[in-house]
Formats: sequence, C-alpha cells, structure tokens
Amino acid sequence: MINTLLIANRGEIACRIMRTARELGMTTVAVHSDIDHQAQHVLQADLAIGLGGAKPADSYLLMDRILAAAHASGAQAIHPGYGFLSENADFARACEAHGLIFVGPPASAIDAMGSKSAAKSLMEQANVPLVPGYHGEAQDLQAFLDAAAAIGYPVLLKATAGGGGKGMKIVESAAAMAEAFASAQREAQSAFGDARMLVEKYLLQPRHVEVQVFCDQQGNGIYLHERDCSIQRRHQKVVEEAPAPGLPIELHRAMGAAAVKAAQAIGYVGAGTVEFLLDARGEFFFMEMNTRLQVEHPVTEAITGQDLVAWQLRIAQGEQLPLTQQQVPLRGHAIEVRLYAEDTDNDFLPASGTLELYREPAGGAGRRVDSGVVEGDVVSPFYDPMIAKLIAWGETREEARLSLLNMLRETVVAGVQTNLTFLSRILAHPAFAQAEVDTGFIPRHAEQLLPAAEPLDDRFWDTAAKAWLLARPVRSAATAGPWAELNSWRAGLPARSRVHLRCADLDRSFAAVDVSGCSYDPATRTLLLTDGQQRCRYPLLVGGQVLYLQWANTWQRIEPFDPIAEVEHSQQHAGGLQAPMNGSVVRVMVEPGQQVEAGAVLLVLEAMKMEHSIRAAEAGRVKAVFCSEGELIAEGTLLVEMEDAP
Ligand code: MV4
Repeated sequence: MINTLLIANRGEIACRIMRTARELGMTTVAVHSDIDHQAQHVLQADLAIGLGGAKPADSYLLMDRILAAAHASGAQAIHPGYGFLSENADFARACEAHGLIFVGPPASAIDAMGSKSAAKSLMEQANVPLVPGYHGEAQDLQAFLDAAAAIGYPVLLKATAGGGGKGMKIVESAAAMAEAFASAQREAQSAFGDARMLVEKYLLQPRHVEVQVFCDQQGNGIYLHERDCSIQRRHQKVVEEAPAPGLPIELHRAMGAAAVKAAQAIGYVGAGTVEFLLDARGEFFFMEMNTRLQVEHPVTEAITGQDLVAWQLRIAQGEQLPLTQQQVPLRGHAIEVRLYAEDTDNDFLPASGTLELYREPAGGAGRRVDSGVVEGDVVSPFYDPMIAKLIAWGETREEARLSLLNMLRETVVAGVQTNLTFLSRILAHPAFAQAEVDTGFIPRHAEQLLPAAEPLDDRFWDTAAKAWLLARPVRSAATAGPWAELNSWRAGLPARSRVHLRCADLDRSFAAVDVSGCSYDPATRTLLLTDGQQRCRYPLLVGGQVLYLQWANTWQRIEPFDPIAEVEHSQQHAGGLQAPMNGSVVRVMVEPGQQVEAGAVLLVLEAMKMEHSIRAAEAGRVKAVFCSEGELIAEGTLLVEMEDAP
C-alpha cells in the first residue's frame, strides 16, 4: 500500500504526478537540486529533500541519495516520471532491493527494450511487424552489403545502442555503403560506446504513431489508442495528438493489438508506449518501446477520460487494470504542444533566464496546462528546456486545433525566449489543419514556420514610443523625480521630452512623441492607437521597469536606456565576449596574447545538455580571459576580451 510517494523528478511532470497522488490521499515527497529549492514541485510537495548540485549527475541522477530520501521520508514507492532514472533498470532493481515500489515496469522489461536489436528480435518472435532489415550478430561490411542488396536501396543504418534518431545514416547505393558503414560505426562508438549497427529499408517521411499500452501484474494488457507524434524537430517532439488522424479503424485496431502483443512478449507491467513507423501505404512497423510514462500522455487522458498516473499507482500496488479493452472510451480529439525555452531564430538554441512575464491561458472545458513554473522563476540551462505543455480537447480535431490556437494566443512569456510563435504557426498552418502530418512536416513548411525575423520597422518604434509614454512603469517614490526621467533634460536648455528606448538589442531615441487619440487600458492590458481613420489595438503588459508589446505575434521587450551612461559602458567592453546564456565552461581554447582568426573557437560552454562554441567575431589578439574550465557562469558574464582592432 502506498501512503507516501517520492517523485524522483522535477518540473511539470513532478507537479502532475503530485496532483494525482494527492487526489489518491498520498503524502508527496519532492527531491530537488540546490538551485530548484524554490521550484514549484518543491513548494507543492508535502515534504522536500535536497539532493545536491545543479547538474543532474549531482542531484536527480544520484540513486543512493534518492533512495536515502525515500527511507528518510517513509516513502513506500518512487515514481521516476520520464527522463532521468525512469528507464534505468539498475535504479528499478535498487528500489526493489530497498523494499521500495518502483512505479514502472520490471527491470527485466527495461533491459529488454534497452537495445534496438534485442528489442527487434523479441518483436520478431512475437510476430510484431518490423521494417525489412538486418539486426544480426555479424557486423562485417559484407553482411551489411548483402542485407542491403536483399532489402533494396535506399537503406538506413542505425546504431544498435542508439535512440532518438542519433546514429542514423541513409545509404543510397552499394557504392556508398563502405564509407557510410565505417563512419556510422565510429559515430556509434563515440556516442554510445558501442559500434554495433543494424540496417533497415529506408521509409520516406513516415508517420510516428505510438500506442499507449497498459499491463497489470496479473498478465492483462490493453491499449488506450494511439498518438500521432510526427511533428518533431531533430527528434524532439513538438506537437502530439490523439487519436492519430485519418487512421482506418482496422489499422487502429491492428496497431493496438500489435502493441499489446509487443508488451506482453516482454512481460510488461505498467504504462508503456510502443512506437511504430507508419508508411504512406498504411503499413506499420515496430520502431521501439518506451518503458515509461510519456510526456504526451495527456492527449490520451483527454480522449479516454482516464488518469494514467492513477492507473500506474493502482497497478503498482497490485490492482488489476481498471478497464477491459472493450470498456476503453474514445471520445473526441486532443492536441498537445510543448512550450520550450529556445531561440527559434537562432537554430533553436536552448534559452535560459528569468520568466519576467509568464501568463498561462485561462482554464476552461477541454483546456489543460501542465507546467512546472510560475512568473519570476528562472529557467535553468541544466535541465530540459520544456516549460509547459498546452493541451486542448474537442469533439472534433478542428475544434481541438482552434481551441489550442486560442490558448496559445492567450499565453504570455517574456524574459526567456520560447517557441511560442513557432507553435502558433504550426497549428495555424493549412497543412496541419488538413492533417497532412508526417515526419517531414517541419522541413517541408520551414519557410512559413520559420520566416526570417521581421526587422523592427518605424511603425513598430513609433508604437513603442507611444506605448512608453502612455503606459511606462511608474517609478517608486524613492527613485521618482526629474533625475530619474531618462529624457535627456538638461538645465537651461529648451525643455524637450526625449524618449530613449531599447528593444531586441536595438536603441532608438525620440524627440516629441504625439500620443493624441491614443490610450492604454491597464484593465484589459491593451494599447489603443488611432491613426487617422484607423484604430489598432495591441496587447501591452507592464513588467517591472519594462514594457512588453505584442507585435507580429511576438512579445517584444521594451526598456529605457540612458544615452549618456551608454557611452561610458561601451568604452569598457569594446571587443568583450559575454556569455550568451547561463552554463558551465567546458573548455578554454585560448590564452592572453594569442592571435586568433575570425570564427576561431575561443571557449566551449555547456548548457541544456548541449555544448556551444563561443567564437571570435573577427581576427584579433586575445587581451584577457576571465573564466576557467569547470566554472559556472551566468548569462552576460564577460568571458574573453580581445585587443581593440588596430
Ligand atoms: C526510420 C525512418 C525511416 N525509415 N527508420 C528517427 C528516430 C528513431 N526513433 C527512428 N527514426 C526513424 N527511423 C526507417 N527504416 C525515419 C525515422 C525518422 C523519424 C521517425 C519518427 C519520428 C520522427 C522522425 C524524424 C526523422 C526520421
């Protein structure tokens, strides 16, 4: 019996699991890193125990400390969520060894699905359809040439130990196989410490359709329909929906049955997801099985009316499945989007910073937001950049799509770059509305989904200046007064009200600004501009000492600047290279006095589980280095100073 549940995770999934655990009357225990000590999952838990440092390896991945926290808090069970230790068979075994319930599958099932080739062999024995291919022990080039000849080119080389698209290489012809095979082996060895490969028929732009399965400890297994997760970017899901649009009922049932067969072939227990590739002819093939609750489980909950975390907790306590296959409802359609902290104008570089503004859409029927943050929280570079998930349900797919578009329009995030506008463009795209979804969706529509950033034109700046004069943040009494006005007023000179504004690292100064016929309504947070016969409304928010103006579907942050102070500041940091985000210094490649070419890597930062090279903007000599390897640095920290160009 579970009276106290420890959630070994953070962010939205930890909050989500706690919500259900509380509804089931359980005491909830959070674990956290030191920088997460005031995170929502900590504040919402009944108990909270610190694990250690910011890096996952120093906290959320420390099995012994998590187990110790479970004992110290009197927890009978640990829910791993997704990511972190959720698919770590050793952790599942360690929980068992400590007399704790691991809310997930048996360790043996995790092991079985850990290797692509082993998983495929198990599926082959269970007569689950596989992509035509070879995943045998022989790893010599000839074996792969023979297999590819039998399959027919193009073929796809995959690392056996790979996952999430890593270690895949398309081979168009026999002549290209030798080089591709050697290169794929080297990449697999370097990325996974295992050079073993498999080869499959390459399916052109398949759909990613996955089936939610549930098995209990009594050997029962059912499916809770499927999800289409084809809209991905670099193997990161962006939009998910249930059920998969346009699937004939026979195909829906066949995939469900195949998924349950796959799960039962490995003695599965709990929530699992069997991923298939679906080709244009309607044939489906086993891709891999995820032995955890997925990020996108809310869309399945929406169309079945079931709480999958409650199912997990009940099954973990030995209960039978709550429903038989025939009893599983399927009503309406649900679509989810993942709100990520990333810079979509800069190759989706992970973003971090403080959520100066964070407003979720209003609640309501068919609306759901799963998030782990509130306004003012810091989005850290140490963890997955997903901020929240927005889910909309409707009687039809179109209803769900329009509802989700409205939720996106109501969402406000400022202070951290996000993919919010990108998500709206996907949902609004005619191809998405017509359910033309497959794994090639984003590249196929990249021009409309990722247009070149519109320059901030004079009309924007004129609107910004009026917004500033009408809605500018009121200074506190302590700082108010003529000296605080950034308007370049000077004694003895003709009175003039100048406005100096900064937005998107651009500065603009204004002389007299005419706001006649314009107004700002703080109640509706709307700027109303009248220009001749035309009247325009703009959402406008005041946050701290800055404004946020919604312009071309993007929130633009507008702040004042003091032109005098700027002159002094710029003289200090000519040629200075500052950290583009919070992170840690992985490598320092230069030293003072060293001459470098334009584009040379000066140092490497790690942020959001990725490495980022900081390069010299132009050729020059290194004047000073202000950081060292292993150091944690905040966004904006001066890292390297270059000699002033001659
Ligand atoms: C494939 C494929 C085409 N043909 N296998 C990508 C990640 C990994 N889960 C398997 N993936 C693919 N395997 C064959 N034989 C195309 C992909 C693929 C993909 C699959 C699902 C979702 C998004 C994808 C994006 C690119 C490629």
